[in-house]
Amino acid sequence: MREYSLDDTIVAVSTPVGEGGIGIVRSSGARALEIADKIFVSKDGRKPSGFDTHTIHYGHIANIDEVLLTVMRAPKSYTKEDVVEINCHGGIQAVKKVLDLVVKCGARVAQPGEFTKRAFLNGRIDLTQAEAVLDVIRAKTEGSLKAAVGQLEGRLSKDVSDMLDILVGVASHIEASIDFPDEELDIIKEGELEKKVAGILDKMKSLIDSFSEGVVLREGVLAVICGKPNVGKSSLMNLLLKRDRVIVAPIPGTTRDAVEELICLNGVPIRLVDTAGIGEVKDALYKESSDRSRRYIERSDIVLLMLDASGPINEEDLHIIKLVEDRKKIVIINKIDLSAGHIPEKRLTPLLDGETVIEISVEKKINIDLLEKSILDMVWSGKFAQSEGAIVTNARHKELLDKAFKNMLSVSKAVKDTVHPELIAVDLKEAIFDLGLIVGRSASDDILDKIFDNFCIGK
Ligand SMILES: Nc1nc2c(ncn2[C@@H]2O[C@H](COP(=O)(O)OP(=O)(O)OP(=O)(O)O)[C@@H](O)[C@H]2O)c(=O)[nH]1
Ligand SMILES: [Mg+2]
Repeated sequence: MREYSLDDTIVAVSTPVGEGGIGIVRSSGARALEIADKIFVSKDGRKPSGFDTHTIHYGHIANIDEVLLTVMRAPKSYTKEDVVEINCHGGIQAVKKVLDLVVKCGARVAQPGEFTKRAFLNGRIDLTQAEAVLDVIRAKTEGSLKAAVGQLEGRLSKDVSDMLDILVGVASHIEASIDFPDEELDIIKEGELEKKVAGILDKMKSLIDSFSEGVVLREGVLAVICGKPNVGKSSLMNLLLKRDRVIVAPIPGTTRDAVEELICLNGVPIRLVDTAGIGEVKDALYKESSDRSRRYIERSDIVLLMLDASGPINEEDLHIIKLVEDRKKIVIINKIDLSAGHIPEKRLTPLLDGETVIEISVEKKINIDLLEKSILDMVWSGKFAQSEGAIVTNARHKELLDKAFKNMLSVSKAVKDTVHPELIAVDLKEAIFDLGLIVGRSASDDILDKIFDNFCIGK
């Protein structure tokens, strides 16, 4: 970690820049109240340094604006420092002038995320919680918000801390047995060590596995609707979006550019893309528009391949089927209202053997719920479905868990092979170190503390 000083008082505008109802200038640090005293004028002449904590006061900032000022004293504040929030009228000028004045009186403009960084450095939250703050702000759907709030509430922290406690306990026993090989130490009983290590491996594995769910919740799934012209791709896009976003027309070649929109299925963000039909329409725009479709198909997480039940599968369909051969996909047969509700099997080519096939009618809204369910099933591949436990959504956590898991596999093997404790200790320490980094703890200090706490070394 870079050298970082908590001595400065920092200040920033905490509301979005631009016109709004109110704008908040927030400062944090030892001098926050002293600075507020200099600039805030209340009716009765009282100064912010005399205000009770968590109280709000009406007054003026000299020559700038009428404001409401809130005082939150350390340690019961977001940063655990003295915090002063000044609510001004939301124009750009007023907010900027108040900010400049606070800076002139001795505060420093905060770096991005610095309030949250202080909350972490001052020990109010751990690193995963600090990271979750940003995820909460950025969450676009119920599912991603739920995952972020879970992390902010400390679900992942708890899992990681529990694992750390167990591992640090194990390590302290092992260290002691290295330091005092002749002593009759209460070394973990036969089999117990193995059981503990296996339990940790299980927990790590389930957290690592949750990452695929985490990525979905964080980034969304790119689902690309493709097919030959006029099969009903844009109609489906509009139906799933529940609004007329794209043009629908009985003329092949209606859609020329790919259009991406976010939909939310059961709280899961799906980035749905309507593409230009790939096929017959050969004009000046055709090459560019079908290239765009192809590029989206290449990037897709899921392809929604649409066929038309009102006509036979033709060369154009076969071409596209070939194009999406290697993609994860759902085959949608649309317009079943025009085919008496039945699709003879021979219409489907062997190329589609083993694929999920759903027959729908966008026009008559038949089987749309089934399609949505299939999309969700495919996203989760039958797993998780928004489990209640901790979900790893952050690549940094996943990477550290992967490293820790590898080291724990070595520990597990070493324990089984009854390798010398010193060798076990090396991998164990690394696993502890990496887990510690997830929550932002200094692992080696922890080990020392535990050893001194649990063992009477001087004996
Ligand atoms: N009968 C019937 N007509 C449908 C259905 N879905 C779409 N259509 C009609 O099919 C025509 C083409 O629909 P679009 O959604 O524009 O088709 P597209 O695949 O986006 O076409 P391009 O943009 O040209 O590639 C329109 O007239 C729709 O109203 C359906 O389920 N049943
Ligand atoms: Mg279209």
